[in-house]
Amino acid sequence: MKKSTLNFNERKREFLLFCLEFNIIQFGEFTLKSGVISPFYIDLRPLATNSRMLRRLADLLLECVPSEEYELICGVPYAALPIATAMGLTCDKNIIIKRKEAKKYGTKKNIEGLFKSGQSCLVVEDVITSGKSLLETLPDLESEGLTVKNIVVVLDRMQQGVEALQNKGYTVYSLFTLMEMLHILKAENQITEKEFEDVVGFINQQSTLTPANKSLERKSIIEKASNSSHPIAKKLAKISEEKESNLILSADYTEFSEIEKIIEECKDDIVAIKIHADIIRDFDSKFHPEKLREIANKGNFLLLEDRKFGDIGNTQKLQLTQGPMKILDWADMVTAHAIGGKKAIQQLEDIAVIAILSMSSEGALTTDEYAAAAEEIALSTEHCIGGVSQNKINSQLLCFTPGVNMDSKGDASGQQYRTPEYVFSELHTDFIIVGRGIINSSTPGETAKMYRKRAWAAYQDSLLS
Ligand code: 5BU
Repeated sequence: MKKSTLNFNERKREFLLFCLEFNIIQFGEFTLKSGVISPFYIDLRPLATNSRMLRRLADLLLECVPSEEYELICGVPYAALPIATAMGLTCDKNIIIKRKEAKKYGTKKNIEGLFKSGQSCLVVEDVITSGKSLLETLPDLESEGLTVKNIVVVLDRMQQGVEALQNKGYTVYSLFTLMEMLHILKAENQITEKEFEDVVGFINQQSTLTPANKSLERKSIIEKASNSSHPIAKKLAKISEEKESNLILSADYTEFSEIEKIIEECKDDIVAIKIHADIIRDFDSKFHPEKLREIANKGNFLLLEDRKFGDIGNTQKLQLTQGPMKILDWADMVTAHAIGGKKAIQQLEDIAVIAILSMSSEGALTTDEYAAAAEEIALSTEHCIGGVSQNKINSQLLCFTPGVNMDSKGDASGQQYRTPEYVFSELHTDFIIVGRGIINSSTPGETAKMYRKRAWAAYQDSLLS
């Protein structure tokens, strides 16, 4: 089969539209096994009869999980069995089959297939609801000596299943959450506003979506990232765990050599470096992006271009892809205002976007009302992984907070600072962005380490409280 030329998000959309066309997802009135009337119905089993879409789905799921993290693939019976097989054929890894009931004769085996104790296994599930069927399947695999760390699901119905598995130490990657699916279908005009609202209302009523009081609960970065479909959110969370860091260094220098120098000193303590490419006097559109990419890969951190897009969609797309910066060629993430509206931000779909919800500068016009509207846009936009915020974000968005300094309350130009402890405990921040607090220090490497440690400790405390 010819490889699709569409990007990840476009292929996700294509897959959903197919599901709708073939009644794999249906909207209407359905009586569930429990007797409850549901405004939607999802059954992924018929998917196996369309080899083209099954392959497309296999590709998408494989892209969700780093391939070096597993040797075998196992589908939870029955819906995920063909999906796991298609994945195995695509990535050339062996699959094993977990029986629904143990064989009553012969070998009485629970798991079929060739495997060795100690091998790592990726578990595949179609839909995760409460997580019950996965929690029943995993011990059978583990009792055979297999190591299970990662689970990939097509759809997270947002009924606490992911949380249940995370609490047991598993990493869950979901291709879609139910909310995301609804947003895509609404954006594609495949469901009406009323159908959208009916389903959201139903989910809320069933207490399946995070209830209002739950949304105030502090969620970890890993938890938020696993609910995000964007690989950059997951990568950022992974780096954060590995380095025990919530620190993004704002390298606001006007010479490229100074950026290289500060990275060398701080690379072990940061999850990302944030730059303003447009203030670098000698920015070389070919050499510098290549160099940045190389040192970021080597140092295991991401690149955030603080472009603060704020124009109409068409211009923003040109600013992302053209001009001397060619931001799309090298950055992992960009910042963008939501001031131009949802459609404008959608034009940046090829890159992970952190939407600016509120600003740290004195007299900023980002009122609570504005921030809430910007957050709504970010939440309903697939490639928005988080928000830049000076307030608590009560949703799944990752919260990035600049205006952090341990020793100063602000500068003469209206910048206002708070401490790492304050932002983690009061704002439930996930990542702090620190510039002059580090780069103006006489020992930036040591200072970055101190910020990392204080931030990580405050973050851990905030998870416990
Ligand atoms: P500082 O040196 O720690 O003050 O640098 C903060 C950086 O974060 C700087 O690059 C700003 O452009 C950026 N920033 C900010 O300070 N406040 C905001 O609200 C936003 C970005 Br949005």
